[in-house]
Amino acid sequence: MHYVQKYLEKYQLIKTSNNKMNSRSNTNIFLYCNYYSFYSQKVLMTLYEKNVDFEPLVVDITKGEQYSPWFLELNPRGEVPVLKVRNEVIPDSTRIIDYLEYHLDQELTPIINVSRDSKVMKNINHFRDLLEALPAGVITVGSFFHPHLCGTPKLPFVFPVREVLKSGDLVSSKNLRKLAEENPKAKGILLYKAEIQDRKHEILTNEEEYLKVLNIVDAVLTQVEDQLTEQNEDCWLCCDKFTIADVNLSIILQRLWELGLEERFWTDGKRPHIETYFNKPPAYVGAAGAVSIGVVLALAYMLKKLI
Ligand SMILES: N[C@@H](CCC(=O)N[C@@H](CS)C(=O)NCC(=O)O)C(=O)O
Repeated sequence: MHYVQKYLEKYQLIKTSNNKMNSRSNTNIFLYCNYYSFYSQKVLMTLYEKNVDFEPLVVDITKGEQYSPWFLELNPRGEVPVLKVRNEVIPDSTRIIDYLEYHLDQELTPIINVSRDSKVMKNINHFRDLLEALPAGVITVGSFFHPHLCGTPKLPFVFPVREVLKSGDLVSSKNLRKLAEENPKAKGILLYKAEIQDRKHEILTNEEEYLKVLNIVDAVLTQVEDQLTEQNEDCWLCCDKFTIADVNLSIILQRLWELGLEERFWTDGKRPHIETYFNKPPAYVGAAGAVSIGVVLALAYMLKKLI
């Protein structure tokens, strides 16, 4: 049984948690995010896992709200997630997660600094970096240009979302250059982003280049499978605790599954330990519950927009 089904089954429970979350008005921790966004999902999962009292503020990236002047003031790159704690603004999922671990209340459940065993810590950092380096955006949008390389896509990456993202990619760098002219303060960074976008577009639309990216994913998942093979059944990727390496692994597996890439990478005996890991019931840990909240909120948000 896959993630989204499990989340939907728990919808009632999650709805309650969500309502409770929205009724918390005393927090001074805000996350500007979008529930579709890969990098927002990582931060959301970390926040739930660490039990941080925060309020999510949805930025509608499908309508370009990330490029509105108020948001560019917060993050001139025009990207979610962004964390705001009192007057401090922290962009970028990696920086946010480090901030949550090392600068927020030290009493919170650790997700990075979980062990005194140097081998465990080395593995956590290794898998964190390895998984973080995978280009989620290229993998995602490339799958829309080469559907024959993927299996069956699932929500939310079905029509019309995939068409919207695909056509968005075609005009993205042109729009960024226009925005750069309109926003002198963010001009340099937006022009730089446009150049990167052109390069990404070249890679993800070229089948040979896209296959190279999928081969990198394959090599990383081979390392993950080997690591899981060494772990006890009741352990996570690096130890008995759910760590940042697990956040990165769960979110990328979830994304690959949504894109229909599970057959290429792990099902039908290809990587049995990854398959078991992916199918772990979410009730086992708070973090999995957190993803479920994220996914259900994403679905609820999408439905609200469609209706
Ligand atoms: N390095 C950043 C990447 C953030 C990012 O690419 N966010 C995407 C959503 S997953 C975004 O906001 N895209 C909107 C855009 O670039 O226009 C991080 O780790 O937070």
